[in-house]
Amino acid sequence: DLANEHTLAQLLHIWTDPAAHAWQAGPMLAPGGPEPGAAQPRFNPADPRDQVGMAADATPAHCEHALQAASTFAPAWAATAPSDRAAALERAADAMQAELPRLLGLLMREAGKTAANAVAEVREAIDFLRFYAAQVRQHFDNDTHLPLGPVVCISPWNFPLAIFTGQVAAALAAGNTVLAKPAEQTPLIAAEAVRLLWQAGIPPAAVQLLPGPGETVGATLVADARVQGVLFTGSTEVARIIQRTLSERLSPRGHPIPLIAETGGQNAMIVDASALPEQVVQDAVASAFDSAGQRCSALRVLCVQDDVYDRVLAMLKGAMTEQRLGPPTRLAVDIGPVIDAEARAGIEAHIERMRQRGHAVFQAARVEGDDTRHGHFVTPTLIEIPHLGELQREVFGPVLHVLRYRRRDLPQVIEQINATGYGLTLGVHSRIDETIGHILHAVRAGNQYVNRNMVGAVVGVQPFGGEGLSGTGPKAGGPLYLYRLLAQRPGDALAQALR
Ligand code: TXE
Repeated sequence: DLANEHTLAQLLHIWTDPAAHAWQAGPMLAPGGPEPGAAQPRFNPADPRDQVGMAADATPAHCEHALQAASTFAPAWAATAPSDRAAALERAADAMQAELPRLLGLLMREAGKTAANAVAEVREAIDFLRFYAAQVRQHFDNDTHLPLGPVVCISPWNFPLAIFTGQVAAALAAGNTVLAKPAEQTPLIAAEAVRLLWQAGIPPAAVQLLPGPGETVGATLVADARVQGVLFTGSTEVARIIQRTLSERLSPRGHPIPLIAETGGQNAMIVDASALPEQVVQDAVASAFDSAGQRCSALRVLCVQDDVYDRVLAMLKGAMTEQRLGPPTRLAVDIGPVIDAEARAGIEAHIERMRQRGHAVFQAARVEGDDTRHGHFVTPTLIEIPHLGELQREVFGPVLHVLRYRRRDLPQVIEQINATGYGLTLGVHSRIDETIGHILHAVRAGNQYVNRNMVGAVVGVQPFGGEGLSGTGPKAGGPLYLYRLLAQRPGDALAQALR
């Protein structure tokens, strides 16, 4: 109960104070592994002068030790009672709750999250732990099931706690041993998560952490013959690389090695003339700029019918000037930094390219003091484009494209959206039921949002996942997720007996 002794703001002040704490990360292995190598400093994206902590990468020797331990321990972990595994995950959820202020402080400093985004993220991580624990209790306890064995979890930096924890919790719940490879940018928060899992009673050989580059550590783990499954969230290109590697071998039972991939999107919101402009603008701003646009679900292209286009655009520009851009330690900030200098350069190169192609570019925000001078900040940007074909790749930042269409051209707009090949999120703003129904039916997207923002994915309530280039399914936080993490499912034995 935080209210008793401190306000949340006071606690956050403690945990975001550069002098308060130096975080540590490195390979976290089953006993007997090699010592960690030299650690490198990690810096705060909002102010790279703030050294958040030190992290050491895993070497091939660390990977070998982890792979051996995960494969030796796999049968023992698979044989634990499902309710024991669930209980351990529930204890980890309680521990995360108890550690809330520290985790918030770390998310803000290592990943540049705003306080509101950090709170939502810790909550989501806790929800994942409890949800998969409940699923296991409900479906696995009195039934036969056979886990895959050692699985690799590869996660991105944009939800360094929630996605990391969600993958690991699911894999552990199903009875697999886990080799977790966090994003290069966020090893410190991943190390905290593993520490909490170990403290909750998950044996170290059941979940090990191997920080380091994807091209070396990630690729080594994925290519190892002992690995029986991969959970991946990140770019479509890397998902393809992993799929190719996995397609070169079969499991000992002669099955393909499963890959569960959640990748990017080119997400659109379609607005017709009947929509409420105030609502559209509020939802578009939240969907495009929240988390500095670094969500795979974020709105990238707002398609507006010409009758209301000028009005919506003017209101949108007005709303953007009200968005507060600055360091997350200022609690009123709406938009924090992007993750690193490279991300910022890529986003700014895109904006510049669009300007050179002659597209109208508008940038605005209320900058908080001169606090944005040092960090990787990108001003929220609006770009008017004539066609979705202008967007070659996902722009992972606070950039919203706007497209004007005539009512009779709606089919072409739908065609352009589907032609991107992605299928993650879709928004519709309309008050005409037929239009809504038609669009929802015609556009391919794993998650659809009607007359609301596209920010939501609620564990257990609104499972999240994409189609096409956006992912393989099943949806995370949904009832089918755990089943893909098994070599033999509950009911399979029954089905065999009946045959
Ligand atoms: O992703 P990567 P990055 C998209 C977004 C972003 C782009 C690049 O468009 O701009 O991807 O981001 C590991 N074998 N998304 O570079 O490279 C890597 O170490 C095994 C969308 O961060 O895909 C990291 O842990 N693993 C997205 C993870 O893969 C490899 C979230 C993701 O990195 C590897 C993040 C390899 N060969 C980025 N190469 C979403 N869906 O939310 C890299 N990795």
